[in-house]
Amino acid sequence: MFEGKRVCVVIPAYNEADAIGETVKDFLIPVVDELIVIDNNSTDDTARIARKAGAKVVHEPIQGYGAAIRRGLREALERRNHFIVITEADASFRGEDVEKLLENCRGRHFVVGTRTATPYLGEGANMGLFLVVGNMAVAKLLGLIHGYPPLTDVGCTLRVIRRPMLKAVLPELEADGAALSPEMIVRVLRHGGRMKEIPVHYLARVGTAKITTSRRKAFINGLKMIQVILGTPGKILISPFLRLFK
Ligand SMILES: Nc1nc2c(ncn2[C@@H]2O[C@H](COP(=O)(O)OP(=O)(O)OP(=O)(O)O)[C@@H](O)[C@H]2O)c(=O)[nH]1
Ligand SMILES: [Mg+2]
Repeated sequence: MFEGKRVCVVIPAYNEADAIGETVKDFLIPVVDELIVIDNNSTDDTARIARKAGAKVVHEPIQGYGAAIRRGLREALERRNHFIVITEADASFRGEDVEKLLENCRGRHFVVGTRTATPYLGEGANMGLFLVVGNMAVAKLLGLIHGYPPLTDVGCTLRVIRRPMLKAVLPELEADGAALSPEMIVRVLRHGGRMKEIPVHYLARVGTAKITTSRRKAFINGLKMIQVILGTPGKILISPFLRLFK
């Protein structure tokens, strides 16, 4: 509980047997009331290990980072949680940052982490110059268009949203993939939500990468994110480029 309100952590997981146990234990801090792992068709031991570590596990058949997170957000709302934290299953974020996120939620609807301007980048963290510049550039575009110019990262999974704002934006979230991350920020800002970005720890992941596996894939994800940020004009402008990369 934080300030008398329930806190839930949502973790999308796809074949994360190497990291999920450690991640669940790290995020099951006293302030957290429940932790839900969304097992996204894992073929390894992810679900069993997560359950054993203390998580509630649900299975989401639609494949993808966005699809898994959206399912987790629905589950969290059904169980009357007020603060909903999202993180990854790969031990790249730290449970100790949750309280900092919650404290920054005072007077705000949504607090999101940044991995680009952070003094807390761990050795070997997947945040080289290409990803820093890419995330910052797309974040500036989003911030300037939608009204939060300080934004410096669009792909940081670690974040917390309050129940009333989540109820408002969840029906509007559509991305099944990595674009869910900026889509959520765009929707909150369009609803007039008060948000803040704060630096969080970001460490080398345990296990193999699923999203940012190559620069090419990161670039395609970047284009999909720009599409979401620009809305309908974005669909018209970016679709031909995305077809080129198929
Ligand atoms: N890519 C991907 N990730 C999924 C899927 N379902 C759940 N996830 C989880 O979403 C989170 C993000 O995936 P990662 O592979 O860590 O992607 P990333 O953070 O861009 O890449 P790294 O820097 O290597 O960590 C992880 O917790 C995955 O287990 C899926 O279908 N595809
Ligand atoms: Mg990751």
